[in-house]
Amino acid sequence: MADCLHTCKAVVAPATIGDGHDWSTVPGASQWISACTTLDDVDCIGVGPAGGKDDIVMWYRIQFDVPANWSDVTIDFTTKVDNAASVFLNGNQVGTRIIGGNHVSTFHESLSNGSLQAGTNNIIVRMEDWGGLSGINYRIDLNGLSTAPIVVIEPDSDGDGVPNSSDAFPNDPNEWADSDGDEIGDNADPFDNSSDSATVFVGDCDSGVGNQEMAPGAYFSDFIAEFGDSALHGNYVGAVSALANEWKKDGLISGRDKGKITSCAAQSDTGKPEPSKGKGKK
Ligand SMILES: [Ca+2]
Ligand SMILES: [Ca+2]
Ligand SMILES: [Ca+2]
Ligand SMILES: [Ca+2]
Repeated sequence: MADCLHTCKAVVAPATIGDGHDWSTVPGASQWISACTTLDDVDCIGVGPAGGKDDIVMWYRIQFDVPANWSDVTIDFTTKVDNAASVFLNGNQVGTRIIGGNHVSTFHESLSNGSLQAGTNNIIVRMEDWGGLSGINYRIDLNGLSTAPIVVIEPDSDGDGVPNSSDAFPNDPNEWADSDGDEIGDNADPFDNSSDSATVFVGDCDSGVGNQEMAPGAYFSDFIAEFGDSALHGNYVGAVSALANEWKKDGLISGRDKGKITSCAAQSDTGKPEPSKGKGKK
């Protein structure tokens, strides 16, 4: 071809087509923009005719905004292309023409001396492909000073309205707090304020019996605490004793442990009248 710009017609033989590109990417750029799944796919960036029979030219546009209230703005643009490219910022060529996917083109421009402008900016990349897979990857670093206050929005990964930093379950949209720290969120926890004691307390009395977890978030002590408002001491002792008996029947505790729990209940002041003050008993 007489007007060939290149000394060769290198056919890029892709190791993989689609997700992967056999040339490296710009640091900070995650992938090549080259969405073709086959070389016959013409509805995507970067497919020259298979076999490299013809040069083709593609134009890729990157649009970005420089906020009006920014000053001292600079841009650093880095790109790699397959096979070659020239880069234009708002119509002016910037950087040097690059050839080869592992060659990097960079340019640095500022508002004061370059083609960069407040408002909408266009980077146009004139890409040339000589056959086979093609594509582009790039990175833009835009820096500037803003007179407007910067609002920092904390990330909220699960979208429950509670930012990650104060969300006890940052990946569970149904939970955000665990008041008793038993790793069951308050919404699912049948007892939000379980005691973290290793042994079962009946009132102030430590029974010495292990505080077993009966169901997620629910412990022996939670069920005993439910009887705390019993009006009469006798009723309270009876209720605790019946519960301990159930646990024994279910094989959760021994007869001895049942006795310890019941004994603690009997010693407790729960349901007993307030001690009288000032007047002695007859
Ligand atoms: Ca959250
Ligand atoms: Ca959450
Ligand atoms: Ca909990
Ligand atoms: Ca609990």
